[in-house]
Amino acid sequence: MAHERSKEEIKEGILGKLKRHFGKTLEEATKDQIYKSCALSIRDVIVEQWTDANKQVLNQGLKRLYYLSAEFLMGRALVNNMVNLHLLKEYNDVLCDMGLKPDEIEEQERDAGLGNGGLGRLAACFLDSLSTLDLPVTGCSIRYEYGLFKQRILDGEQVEVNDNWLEAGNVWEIPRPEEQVEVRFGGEIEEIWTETGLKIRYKNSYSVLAIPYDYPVIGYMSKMPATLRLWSAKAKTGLDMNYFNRGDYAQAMQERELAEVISKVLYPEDNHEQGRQLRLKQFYFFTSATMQHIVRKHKQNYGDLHTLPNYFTVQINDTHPTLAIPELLRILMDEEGMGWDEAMDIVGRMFNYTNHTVLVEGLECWNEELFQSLLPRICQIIQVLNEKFCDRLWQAYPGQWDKIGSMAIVAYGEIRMANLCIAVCGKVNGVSRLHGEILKTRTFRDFYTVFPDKFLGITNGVTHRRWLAKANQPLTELIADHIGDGFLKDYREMDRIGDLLLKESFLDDFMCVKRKNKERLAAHLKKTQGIEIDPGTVFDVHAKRLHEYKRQLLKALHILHLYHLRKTNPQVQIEPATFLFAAKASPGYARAKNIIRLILAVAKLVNNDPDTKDILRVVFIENYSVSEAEVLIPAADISEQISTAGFEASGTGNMKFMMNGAVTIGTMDGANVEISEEVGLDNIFIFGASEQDIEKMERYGTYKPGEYYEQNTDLRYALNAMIDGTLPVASDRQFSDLYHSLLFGDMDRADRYYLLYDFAPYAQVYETMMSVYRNKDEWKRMAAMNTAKSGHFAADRTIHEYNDKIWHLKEM
Ligand code: 26Q
Repeated sequence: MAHERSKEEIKEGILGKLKRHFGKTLEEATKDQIYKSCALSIRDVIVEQWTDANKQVLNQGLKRLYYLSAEFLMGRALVNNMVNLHLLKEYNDVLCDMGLKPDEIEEQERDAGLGNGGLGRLAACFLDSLSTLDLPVTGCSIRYEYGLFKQRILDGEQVEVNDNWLEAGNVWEIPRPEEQVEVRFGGEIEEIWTETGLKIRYKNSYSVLAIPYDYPVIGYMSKMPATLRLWSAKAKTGLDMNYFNRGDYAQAMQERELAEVISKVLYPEDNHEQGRQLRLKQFYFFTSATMQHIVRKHKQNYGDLHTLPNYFTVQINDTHPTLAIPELLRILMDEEGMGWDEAMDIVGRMFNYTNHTVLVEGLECWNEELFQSLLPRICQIIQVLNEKFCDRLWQAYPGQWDKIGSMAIVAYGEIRMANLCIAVCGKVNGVSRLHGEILKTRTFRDFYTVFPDKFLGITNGVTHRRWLAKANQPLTELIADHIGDGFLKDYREMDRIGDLLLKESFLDDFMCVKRKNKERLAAHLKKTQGIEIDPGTVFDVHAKRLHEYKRQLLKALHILHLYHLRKTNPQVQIEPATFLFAAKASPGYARAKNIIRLILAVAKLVNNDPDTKDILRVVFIENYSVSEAEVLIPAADISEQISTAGFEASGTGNMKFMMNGAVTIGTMDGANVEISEEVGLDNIFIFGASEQDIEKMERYGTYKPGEYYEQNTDLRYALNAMIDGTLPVASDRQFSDLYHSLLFGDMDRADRYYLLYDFAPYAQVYETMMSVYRNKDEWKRMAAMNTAKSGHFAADRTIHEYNDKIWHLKEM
């Protein structure tokens, strides 16, 4: 709801917080204290609504969504909350009146970097939309003490620095120690038959406390703030006084640390599974705590557990929270005394699963022995689920053991989380139309044959409050001047921007805003990294996690090609360009880290050569994160979305760039397909192999990258430049691994991601794109068209679809 608050009230609010929380006057306060006072004064407004709304959800008996996710990449909250409460201008004015710079106050807040990339940021956008649409939701995850590492570039490579984001305190969270639960690990189980049925007893198991911390998340003009509940691990007994009294302090401390390490750090692997025990502990820890909380709350409020599915629905964000399923079965049977069928009837109506990955190595599997020793009872329950599921499969595929083996939940010493989800969940969805189809026809084909009604695709979306109103205030104001600001609540109104595309003055203003945002980025880079860039050049941006399939390497090869073109022919016309890369590589992903080295080496070469330094500039932006993205994306002219077709489930950066008036150069992959449909093929630059082309080459093994190397001299030059001493690196062998992987391959799979195949089409389309860019009239219309057509990629549209097809929540 709108919050009419006079500037006087706002000022009093801030000063009051300074005085009561920090014992400071404005003159004495540090910037950090001022930030916290602002945040606390805003928090008061939100918390009041939050408590009221939660009471109403109970009174009206509304169903609540539990969105379970190992990641929530929230970024900063302060300014986003001001935007959503419609108080941004008022707060900015007050801060300025107080002689402060709003930007400096904002920058005091640490990003909540509790996620790796797309999946985590999607969860954060969803909370904003659910709240905006007044749908009751609690997001549940882990209160990682260390978020995703901070990235520094030192001596031409990535260096990871830990992200102790809570060190200066967190004003948004509210600890709820009274709602703590215990989570049990390890030991052996004993089954004891008593007159009231089977009882499970544990020997030698140990428990860890889960303490919830709640954050209110307020959507735009919303009545119903969302809750983000993060669980923190704590040792059950403070110090073990037995050890302590015997003088064994080390042992006493060690027990504590072992428990608390569970919520210590976010694993930095994305789209890649490594079966580590601690990660399994993390997943069970937060899902068990959440399920215990749901059952407890339901019993308190309604008594009868059979009505659980009427009041709760659970979305599993990728397979990481899958253990919520067997955990709820365990609670209903072992603690609430239900039989299998009775418990299964409840559980079978409560869960749905979203898949985010096409990569087979991305599907989560656990070693059965490891699992058994850490979670013996859950393992037992999964075995039963598996037996029943295999019986069901036998009906569909009698005698086809291979097929049943591949679809089983447990087989060959492995527990497969995706299979468990498909077996139990009501709906299984992909995250774009193409991805939804790939799930049906490839990844989960055999399941689709048996359960055709389970599968669907729901295309991702991003919140235009954060990615437009917060990140790009000048553009938001420009749009609001013409069509009002209703589009922030109702994304369909964005279509009305379409009417403005015929107005030259609007298009010129649009490009003025773009220029301003490019200047803002230039100033930001100067300040944070000491790098100078020219806002008069085209800003061509490739920003996302570093992954071979996302093909940062293809872009680097293309820049080497442009470099060569200019060196060999000074007359050639090349549009002055700044190539901006931003990407974190998982610390254990050696090849990804080497690609970063390569980009930095290309930057050094191109930026320092007198023949090219004025027309080609390559910049690697450190520490890509939500806050960096907010400065970078509004400044982009070109959005690079060049993954190998069939590999990017959806992409969401593509949508954020589009919304901010960048033109996409991309493959027909993930949501790019739908972006191209929305803007039309005239307003996007599509190139390269289609998903079917790739599929065919994969199936018949016909792809021979060497042939492209032989036939294309430009490509040959770019590839050779990696290893022939062209690049300024200490060792000629630095990039031989990359070179080798493209031409000869690891384990016989040369160029797994078809870079050489797509190189020539990419270079060609790039050239076409630059000739359009030179024609300013054509370009400005194209750029504005992208913003105008971005309504479809609003997270509000996505949430409506989830709600219609899966959750069926009622708004408060
Ligand atoms: C799982 C088990 C063990 C270790 C790591 C993981 C793990 C962690 C993170 C697996 C996957 C992820 C993250 C995946 C991800 O971000 N996928 C992206 O999701 C976006 C939102 O749907 C899509 O837009 C992207 O296409 C997809 O890559």
